[in-house]
Amino acid sequence: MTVNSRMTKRYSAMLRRQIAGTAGLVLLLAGAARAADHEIGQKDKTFSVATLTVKAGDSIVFKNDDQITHNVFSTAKGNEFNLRAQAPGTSASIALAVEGTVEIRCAFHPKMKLVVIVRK
Ligand SMILES: [Cu+2]
Repeated sequence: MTVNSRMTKRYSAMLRRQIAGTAGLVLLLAGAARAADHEIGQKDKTFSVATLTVKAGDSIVFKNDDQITHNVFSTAKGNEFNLRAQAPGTSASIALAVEGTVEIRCAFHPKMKLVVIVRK
């Protein structure tokens, strides 16, 4: 074996270790991000929970488990959003950035109500 090929071998082993390390870090970050997510279903014109506490910046996924269209929205100051018409079976993600109490409603079904407490 020449010096050159030994060095190439050692270098490629080093490279493999580095790639493995980077992949591990990415998986760890993805896992941490997923742990902060909250999923709220919409079934029989009702949110799957009536109240939810999240940390500011957490993402909330709204999943329409009904056979009808919903339109989830909030007009809470700093936490405004409007998912518009959301077809059955689809999901949409939002994040609430500002601390406080956020009332979430459906534009099509006035009885649908969810209160989210956003903490630091
Ligand atoms: Cu609705």
